Amino acid sequence: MLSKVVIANRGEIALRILRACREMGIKTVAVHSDVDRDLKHVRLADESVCIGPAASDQSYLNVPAIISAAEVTDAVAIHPGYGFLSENADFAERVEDSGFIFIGPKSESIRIMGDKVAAIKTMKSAGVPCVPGSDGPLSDDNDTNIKLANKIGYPIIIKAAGGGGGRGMRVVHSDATLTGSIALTKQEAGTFFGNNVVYMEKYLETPRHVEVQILSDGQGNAVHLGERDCSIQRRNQKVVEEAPAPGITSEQREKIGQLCVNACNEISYRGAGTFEFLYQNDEFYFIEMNTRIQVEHPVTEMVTGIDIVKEQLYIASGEKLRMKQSDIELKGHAIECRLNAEHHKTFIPSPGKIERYHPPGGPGIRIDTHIYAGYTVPPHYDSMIGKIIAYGCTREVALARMAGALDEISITGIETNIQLHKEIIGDANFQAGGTNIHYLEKKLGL
Ligand code: MV4
Repeated sequence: MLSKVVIANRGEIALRILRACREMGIKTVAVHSDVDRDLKHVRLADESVCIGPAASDQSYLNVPAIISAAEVTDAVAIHPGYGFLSENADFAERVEDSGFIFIGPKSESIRIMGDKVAAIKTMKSAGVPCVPGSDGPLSDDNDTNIKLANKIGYPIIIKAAGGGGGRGMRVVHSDATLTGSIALTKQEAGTFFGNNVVYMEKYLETPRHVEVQILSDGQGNAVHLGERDCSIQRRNQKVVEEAPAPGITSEQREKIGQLCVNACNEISYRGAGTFEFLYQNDEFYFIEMNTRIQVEHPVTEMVTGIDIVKEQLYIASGEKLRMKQSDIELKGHAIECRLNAEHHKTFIPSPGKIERYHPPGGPGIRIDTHIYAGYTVPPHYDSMIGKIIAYGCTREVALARMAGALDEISITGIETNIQLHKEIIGDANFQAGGTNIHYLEKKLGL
């Protein structure tokens, strides 16, 4: 097993990784910025190293500082968490070239999935269903593109190969605006991602965002842990997630899950991963793969009983996958609400000192957070301060427990989005299950 791990992240996920390491007898090194000395996981870690000032580019994105921290503390591996350097293939490569284990996939897998054209090509040839589209970069020839758009059928969407997560996309409804839209998207893609390659897909108008969690050891053993529905989002930021996805049958789950498992084996994928799909009219369409631990992993943990972060650590240590598909059983339902330090109506971030914090509790309630009374939320990072996860034997029980937890929780000193969550959990359409990716923004009148 790994002897000592550097946790190259902050906030709730750094604490989540520390807890997994502690349970497994792995020593931990917290690397943190100047303003993050008082983070809960920094206090709990065996060692801590300040790697730079508050600004992320000088601390949590500072590759030499993070690798130096691993060297001086005699660590053997680096866990990147999510965000920051977690899907940076160059970072993974430099970690491994420096003689440390990167807790994640081979840099080559990260690089392929970072290029959305290469990711789709890889998955399509591995048998994963994709959105009808250009199957590669768009041509420079306008007539060729117009013919392609008409073959696919409007509306279509132009996406940047270097994009993902909602940046660098443009929907086109007719020939009249196609050529101009391609040029604009290419220009933006070149500026934002340093890669002006764009591709075309059929635009799905009312899909749900359903994603499949996998674990794979890179030695021919892979399993899927079922799916999550992450359709409740605003401006490409997920707000509420749940597992399983409402209305997905066990037959559908086994079919799409097995296709993801086959793809993992095809590319010798190593680590935890997520296949993102758009789901519309009972069909799954692959759009992207995430090669990191995700914010919403707890809902999958609750319905499978599997600790995904611990499995990441076992896989990174070189162990064979500790489970077979037949060991995995889904039981019950879990819902996660992301708590943000922001105004519940304006969404303006609200950093500052938390005066009082009363966590909710009771059967089926899990809180993943680093906050405590007296903690100051710094203004330099993402506004997410934690997650409430409610589990129940049915979706109705999970919903009732989440409603109770939202009523019980009290955070004073900063603004939070707790009121927004009460409105979502109390919404009749959300309660019915299966709302699409546009539902929350429509409800909010955006
Ligand atoms: C799409 C789409 C409709 N049709 N692709 C946005 C984020 C990026 N991961 C992919 N995205 C979309 N791709 C086709 N062919 C609609 C979206 C989309 C979306 C997807 C998932 C979750 C939230 C979303 C919000 C707006 C648009």
